[in-house]
Amino acid sequence: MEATVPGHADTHAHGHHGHPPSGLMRWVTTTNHKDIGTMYLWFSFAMFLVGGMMALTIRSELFQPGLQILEPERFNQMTTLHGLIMVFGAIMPAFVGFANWMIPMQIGAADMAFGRMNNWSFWLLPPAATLLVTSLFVPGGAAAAGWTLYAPLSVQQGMGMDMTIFAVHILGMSSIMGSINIITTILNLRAPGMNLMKMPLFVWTWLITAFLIIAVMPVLAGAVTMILTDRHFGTSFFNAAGGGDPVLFQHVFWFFGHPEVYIVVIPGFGVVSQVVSAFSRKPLFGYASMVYATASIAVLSFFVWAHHMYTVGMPVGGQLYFMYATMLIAIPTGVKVFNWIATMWRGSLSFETPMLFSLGFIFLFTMGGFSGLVLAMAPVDVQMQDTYYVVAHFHYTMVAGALFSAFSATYYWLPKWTGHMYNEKLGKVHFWLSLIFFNMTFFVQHFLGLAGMPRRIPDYALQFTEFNQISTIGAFGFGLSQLLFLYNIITCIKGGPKAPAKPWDGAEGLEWDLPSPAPYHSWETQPTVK
Ligand code: CU1
Repeated sequence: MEATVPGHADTHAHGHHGHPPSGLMRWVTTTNHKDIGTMYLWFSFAMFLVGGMMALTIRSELFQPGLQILEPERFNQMTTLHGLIMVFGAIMPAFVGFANWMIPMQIGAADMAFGRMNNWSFWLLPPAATLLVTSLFVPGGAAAAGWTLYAPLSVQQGMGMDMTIFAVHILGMSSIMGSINIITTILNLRAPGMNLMKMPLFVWTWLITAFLIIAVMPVLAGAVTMILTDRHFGTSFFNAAGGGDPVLFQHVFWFFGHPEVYIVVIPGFGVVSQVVSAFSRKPLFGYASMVYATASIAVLSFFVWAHHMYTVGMPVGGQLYFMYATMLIAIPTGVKVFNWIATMWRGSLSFETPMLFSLGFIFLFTMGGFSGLVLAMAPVDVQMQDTYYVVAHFHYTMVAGALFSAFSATYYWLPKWTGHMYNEKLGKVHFWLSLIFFNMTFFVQHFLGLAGMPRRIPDYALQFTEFNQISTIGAFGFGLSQLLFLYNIITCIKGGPKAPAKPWDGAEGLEWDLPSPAPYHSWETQPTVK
């Protein structure tokens, strides 16, 4: 029997409003959370490849000392775009894609709260990405101030910087609207009986993340707008000659930037919590403490921003405050790692690809956390600021953190999305190659940084050669390994073996109990203009 929603009796696929659009128009006009989630995920993967090509260009230049393939200006444009594209084009859209697909199913809602805003949130992304990438081809090229767009350099550069500013504004609009949608969906559309402390961890972590996004994306928008008015409208926010202060930009940027690193990784905490529980065949250990730990991390993330700025000349009292505040975050993070391990303790463990990526996440993200503790110490950071040690540190949190948890989520939910199983053997090969090549790329960068190699410089002293060559070979290995992932996904979608309703034979979450028909077009469930 077909369920009818009161007031929406004429919402069948072939109702009185004509046929739903097909082909390209279906994707352009869709309001269905699964369609939109799918678009987010493919967009994210495309950006992952674009940002990855830029990373490989950077690593190619760094294979040897001296200048080989890039002018210094181009090199800096590559680091800028690689960072912006990976953060705003690849990782954030990937997790908004997972949110679209899974949050309605995990809370028992029919769809996201605002279907059309959801559509718009997605379709803002391709123009923003186009602006970023095509900024390479304008006179002067893309912004070369690094992804942090520090003033005064960003005030002085060519029009590629204006395109970057506009792109950041659009990306901010997209993620703010996405967050409004996620918060409204979670707070209003939960199935009866699902109170907040019964929600799956992925839902909880996204609820917290969405508040972070709404709090800090406007701060970034403000920062780049001030750059824009300094560039074109005669203000001097960051121009010392006009009475401004370039360090002010760093304060505003990092007030956004530090919470942003948690925006990138907190939904991954949710994924790992659910995957570890499913593959341990046990409920998550310490559910409530997990929620409170995540919320504590989010709150603390607003009070530590100047740990990125120990060397700007702040007073020792300021350094001490930001040092201890930063170290405080290790406590809720430790609670989470403890809970994941306690969940596995005496569980009935199995090690399929999603679990492998989650375990890789826990181990490597913890390493990134430890190098973060090292960098948090002001006297140590003075030595490490702007060296490859920092690059190594944040790639352990961004790649082994956010990216590995995104891989874990993809393999975990792929049978739910497609009705098919992926190739498990190939998935495991993808994991092990990714793990080995990731460490080959980034572990050696700790040594480079400790030895004093600066970041964002295309040339280096001879003694850094060997570690750089190891890193570059690792990066190409890592990049090529991702083609296995792409191949596995495509063959799964095109008809891998049929997936059982609960493929993981364990503590799968609520979403696995709900029927998951192929995405239908929900155009006609929306009010239409008469
Ligand atoms: Cu930070």
